[in-house]
Amino acid sequence: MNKIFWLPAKNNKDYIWRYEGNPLLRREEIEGYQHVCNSAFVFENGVYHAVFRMEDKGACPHLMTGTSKDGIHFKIGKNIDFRLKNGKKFEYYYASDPRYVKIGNAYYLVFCADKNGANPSIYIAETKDFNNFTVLPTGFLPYNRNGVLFPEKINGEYVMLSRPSDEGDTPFGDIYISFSKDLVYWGKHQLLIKRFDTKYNFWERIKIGPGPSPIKTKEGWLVIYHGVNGTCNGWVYSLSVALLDLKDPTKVLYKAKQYLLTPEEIYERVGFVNNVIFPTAAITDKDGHITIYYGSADTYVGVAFTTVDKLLEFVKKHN
Ligand code: BMA
Repeated sequence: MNKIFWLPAKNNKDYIWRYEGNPLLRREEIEGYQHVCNSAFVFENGVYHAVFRMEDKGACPHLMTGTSKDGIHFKIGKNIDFRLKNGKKFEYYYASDPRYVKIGNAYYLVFCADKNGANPSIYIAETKDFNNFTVLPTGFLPYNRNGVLFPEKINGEYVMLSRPSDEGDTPFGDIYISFSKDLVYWGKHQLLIKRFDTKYNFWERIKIGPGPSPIKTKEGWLVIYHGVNGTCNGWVYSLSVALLDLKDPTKVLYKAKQYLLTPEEIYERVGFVNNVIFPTAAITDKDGHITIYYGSADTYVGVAFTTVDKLLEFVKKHN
């Protein structure tokens, strides 16, 4: 099957709609692991390749491969043995929240890893076969999570979105943009999207962070991102969109004032961390279909569908 897994809406008015078979991977199905959530997905030659964020019963997040023919049923592979360019093992304390991106003919996995329990940073690993991963030297200072690469160079440079953080669960956060000529040395860092900028968009009052790799459209780069609200019962992670200028992605053209998807289903509201929708992958096709994979309550993987046209309409209407 070379078509992506995507289903049409039952109600034409919807901007986004969930897969009725959610959640895809239930922790009960995976022996020895308690959670599988924020994960990376790509679709290449009729096969879905995934990198799952798994948590073992020591509650330590690490990354495992997986494959699927239909984008729904995944065979879990192995714990990734990340290597450095010199062949030595890439040592880390935990690794989490991976995102896949294809740039030219190369595949990269961008993920957060922590070397000693207090230094989360962004790492980039290259893979040719979705099994062996070579980690590049990180060009980011510690205290940053949620690195997301654009799927092509812009004006001759790689472009990264990220969310500078602290060493723990981070009660703040905005989206920054950075540039690099070689994926190692990063610079020209600047604030791109500020949380709670209108004092009206409470849904993203505490922090925001980039989700999947931005999607190229005729009207600009669609950025699907997560935003966090604070409540008496803790934080609530929702999803929404912004649109960046195609040639100059430091320009934000539109940003939605309201969320597009918020925890409503039981598998989003109840889990290891309640009320979390954490988007990490968007699979697209030439017809403008979009299938979003998201971590759900830090416990499951959920899927939602939309289209390029729907997201453009939403972001403009709610700007
Ligand atoms: C964020 C990240 C995510 C997680 C979310 C909700 O800060 O660490 O991995 O899904 O918190 O717990």
